[in-house]
Amino acid sequence: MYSAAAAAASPPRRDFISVALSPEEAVGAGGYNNSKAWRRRSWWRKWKQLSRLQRSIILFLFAFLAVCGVISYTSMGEPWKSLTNKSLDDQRTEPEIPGLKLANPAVLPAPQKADANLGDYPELSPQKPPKPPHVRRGPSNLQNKPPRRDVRLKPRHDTSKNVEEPVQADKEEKTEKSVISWRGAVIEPDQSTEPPSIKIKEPEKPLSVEVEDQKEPVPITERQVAVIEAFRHAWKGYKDFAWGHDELKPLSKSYSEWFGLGLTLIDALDTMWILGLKEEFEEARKWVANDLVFDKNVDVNLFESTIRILGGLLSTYHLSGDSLFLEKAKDIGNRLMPAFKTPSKIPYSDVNIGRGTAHPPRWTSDSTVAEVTSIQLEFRELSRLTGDEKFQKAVDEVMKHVHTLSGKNDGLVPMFINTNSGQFTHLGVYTLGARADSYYEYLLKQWIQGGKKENELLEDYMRAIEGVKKHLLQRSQPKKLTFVGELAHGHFSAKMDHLVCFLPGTLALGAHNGLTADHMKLAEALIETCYQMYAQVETGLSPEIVHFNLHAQKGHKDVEIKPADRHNLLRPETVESLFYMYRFTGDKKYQDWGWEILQNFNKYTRVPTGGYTSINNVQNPSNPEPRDKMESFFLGETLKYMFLLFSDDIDLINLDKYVFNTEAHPLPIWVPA
Ligand code: DMJ
Repeated sequence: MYSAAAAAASPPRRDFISVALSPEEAVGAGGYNNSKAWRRRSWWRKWKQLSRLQRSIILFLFAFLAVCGVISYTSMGEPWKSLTNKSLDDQRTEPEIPGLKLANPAVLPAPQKADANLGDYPELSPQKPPKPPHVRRGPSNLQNKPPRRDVRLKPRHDTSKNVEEPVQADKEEKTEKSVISWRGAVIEPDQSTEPPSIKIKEPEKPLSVEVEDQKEPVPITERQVAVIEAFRHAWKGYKDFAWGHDELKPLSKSYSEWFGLGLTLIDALDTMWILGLKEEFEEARKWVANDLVFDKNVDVNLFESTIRILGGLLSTYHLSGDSLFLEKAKDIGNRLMPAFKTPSKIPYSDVNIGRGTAHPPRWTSDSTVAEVTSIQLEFRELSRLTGDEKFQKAVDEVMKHVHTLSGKNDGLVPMFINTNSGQFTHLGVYTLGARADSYYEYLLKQWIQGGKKENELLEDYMRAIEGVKKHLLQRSQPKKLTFVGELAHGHFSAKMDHLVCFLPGTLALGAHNGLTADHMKLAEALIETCYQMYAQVETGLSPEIVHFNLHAQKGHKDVEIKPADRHNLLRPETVESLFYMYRFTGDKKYQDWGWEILQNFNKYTRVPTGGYTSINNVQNPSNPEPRDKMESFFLGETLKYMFLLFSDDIDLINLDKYVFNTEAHPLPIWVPA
């Protein structure tokens, strides 16, 4: 650095430089003396020899260096701290523990900081963690923090390690793979010259959390108020005459029992939450807490109790964050598991939830295809929440098996499957109505639930819709309504169940999720038909089944009704599809159609002392012949979809965050768009 020689050449600065902490100088010729006293004296002498100015400069320099030192220490503190914390976080990202693969996530929505869980979920991209689903309704004082999202349980067939959004290149590769797998099914003859194209569009982006937070609350509409009034009226009947029982018999002011598990009450829980019926919800919650017991020697239908009870409890848990509902869901979920103990792993239709035994119906060893393939959303979600993969494994196995089965007709499935052989039975009959309907619905919805990664599900769905187009679509006369008929051993029947009216909504949901646009066109045509199934009937209410006229006949409408099919059970499917159509198109006509239907329910099915009743004759406005029964799905589904249909708030059960089970219970999408 600074040498003594250089100092000599520069007199004015010599002294300064000579004291530049050069200990060699101090040793001098006297030999080495390094005693403390000597050193101290020598330094002091030197100091004394300095001028006042030099001393001041040195002192100033010392002070300056000290200040710099302090400043740089504090600014290094933060990175150091975060470095330390990061390594602690890294340690928390625990490796998979053998035997506890799906480490039990905290299912209780314990108060936590918005990003408190980041470290727990290595699979999530290190972005801001998602906010809880945005649902503003519901009794606010019961509103715990919504449960946190866990994506540990990978969807079936998911080969990717991370669930985070893949980089673009990866994305394209995956999309292409799925296109290849179902391409054959979607290409129209006139498109066959197209090069292999990516049919799956990027889904629309959901509103960002920030935008949601800034949004003004959307006021409820007059029509929604009318739905609340209808719900309250239905609830009054149930409360007065059927409290804690399965279904209200509104005319006889009593009840009917199916499973003896308070079916209507459980089915209605999340509807009350969504409608904001605080008092009713609290009362019902109390009943669940104190009186709902599954340890009963009773046979329940696996499908019905899964979609209504398990589905209802899970969605109420998600909306309210109240762990009571998850505990009950776990209990019933475990009690339903014996159904899967069959030679083929295709579950039996019935389970005794007290004894833990299961069996098929007395007259057959078959199960219904729709029933065994429409329990997946619920069991998969139960696995995700509990960390116990047995639920998901059991239902995934069913889907995998059905995927490989022969006996399909261009993706259309028969209605029965044998629990011993695992094969389809009663081959050759194809319908989208009873016994097959929700198979198709759940193919799409599972694919959405699992983050659109399970290609086999999409493949089966796309193929099936092509099968519908090829074998089941026809047009009626005189109005040329597009409808979905049935095929029996090669013969087309122009018969359509009201149940099939779930299809326009499902097609629209698929199109919204990036599937081919002609699904939306078909949805538009079919919802018009479903509406006509109401509008062309004397009461303005649809019968259970219609037959369409294929040939124009003077004085005949499109829709014919057989005497045995004239009943209306207050079913939801048309209103359900109207809801999807309005959400995705904003076309007010769908709301108007729904409004007409609600008014006709009020006119022909409302019982003055409380409740609504299904009716036997939709063709007789002067006597629709009440059946004296209010189905639980009227509260669980029909009125819920009505309320959502009349809402302009897309965040009231946002369809990019939730997927509805077949009983209208919203369950979270694991990887929301
Ligand atoms: C409901 O239980 C479900 O929607 C099921 O998928 C079909 N039947 C009724 C409603 O109609």
